[in-house]
Amino acid sequence: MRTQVAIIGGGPSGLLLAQLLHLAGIRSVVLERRSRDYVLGRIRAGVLEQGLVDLLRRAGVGERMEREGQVHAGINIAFRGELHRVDLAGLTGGKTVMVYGQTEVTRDLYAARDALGGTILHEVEDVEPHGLETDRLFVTWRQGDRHCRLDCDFVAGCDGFHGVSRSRVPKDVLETFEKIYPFGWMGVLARTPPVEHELIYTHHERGFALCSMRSATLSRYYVQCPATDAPGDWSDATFWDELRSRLPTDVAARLVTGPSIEKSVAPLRSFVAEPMRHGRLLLAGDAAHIVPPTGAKGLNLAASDIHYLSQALIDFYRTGSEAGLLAYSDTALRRVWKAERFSWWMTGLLHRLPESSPFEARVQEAELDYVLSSKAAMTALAENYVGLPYG
Ligand code: RFL
Ligand code: PHB
Repeated sequence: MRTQVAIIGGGPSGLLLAQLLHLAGIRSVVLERRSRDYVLGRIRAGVLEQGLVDLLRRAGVGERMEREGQVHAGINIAFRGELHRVDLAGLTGGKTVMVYGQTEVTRDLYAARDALGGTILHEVEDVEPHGLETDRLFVTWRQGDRHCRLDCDFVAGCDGFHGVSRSRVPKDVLETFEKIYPFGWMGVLARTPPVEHELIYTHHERGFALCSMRSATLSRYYVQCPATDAPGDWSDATFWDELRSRLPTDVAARLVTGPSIEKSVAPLRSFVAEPMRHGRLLLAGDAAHIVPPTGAKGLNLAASDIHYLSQALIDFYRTGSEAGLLAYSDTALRRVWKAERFSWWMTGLLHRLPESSPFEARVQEAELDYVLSSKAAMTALAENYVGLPYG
């Protein structure tokens, strides 16, 4: 088999890249380790920046999001028993975010690829890129007993944090930066009406909590937990009690609980791998960087990578110029690092930090007090939350 761009990973990064390339007349094949049902069973992000919303529209997959997604013009921060609204739109000249689940984005992208006859191979094993530093690239894999080979011009590594692509950049070339937080998020999805029509990020002495949603009848809640906890360690009742104890009293009183339809623990990590290009291997999304979910930036960063990368590949095939591809890593990393900074800052601002001293705990409270009382500080938060420009 031969294609132009071999895409390793059929998550949102890989699928969006395949779709944008297709619309520009560039052929690709997506190689995904898991089944489609498995990929669609992962409950992850819920908040889309305007940049991603525009990109999905451009990719021709915005229709259901337009219909079913919710536009949010603000978020709430709960602190010292009270809700404080961050007027995202008012502070950013009218910018908003879209609440629409990653699962739905992925489902829409699969539907679009199917409609255009795109090739997505599922349950491929032992995917291995070869000849990355040459112009004779190919990818091999196994499907059951069959050994397969795909010749290509470029390999896009869109295979997430645990994928194979990043590890194929030589050790003396790849530099990594990492911070692991000593806590995680226990998340529950429940078929209940959300407790509030906008998200609530909660600072509490028992730990952080987040009230989010997927629709008017589907809620997503998270509570900070020890990094070592497993979903099985928490009954639904334990989860709801803990969530209630961290919310302002009037909000807790309104919380509608129900059986969890999904429960999982997300570890919190900040991670960046540089560079994002090696020869003709191009990394994008979680394959190159991870943010803690506090700023809702992971999926949105994957989208900006794909914006830059698709543009660079389209330029290459239209004009033969490699300038965009050569600049890709630097361009993407500039935005990545700003989102890394914001996610790290939001995490430090809102969580109970087990390693901090009583002095540092008071400084944290003072900072939150300041952010919530200063228009300048609140504007900085809002500007980052709605998403910095793609530039
Ligand atoms: P993905 O989604 O991990 O997809 C990578 C795909 O590659 C496949 N794969 C391979 N395929 C072939 N061969 C191999 N060797 C392979 N190894 C892996 C995998 O099966 C998978 O299908 O990465 P992508 O596409 O870059 O997308 C990134 C986003 O998924 C991620 O940034 C966000 O979900 C992060 N994230 C959140 N981001 C937000 O913007 N807002 C949120 O609210 C938010 N919540 C979350 C999150 C991530 C979570 N994780 C990782 C557990 C909540 C959770 C719980
Ligand atoms: C979610 O709805 O899953 C969600 C929303 C905002 C975040 C993280 C996760 O910051």
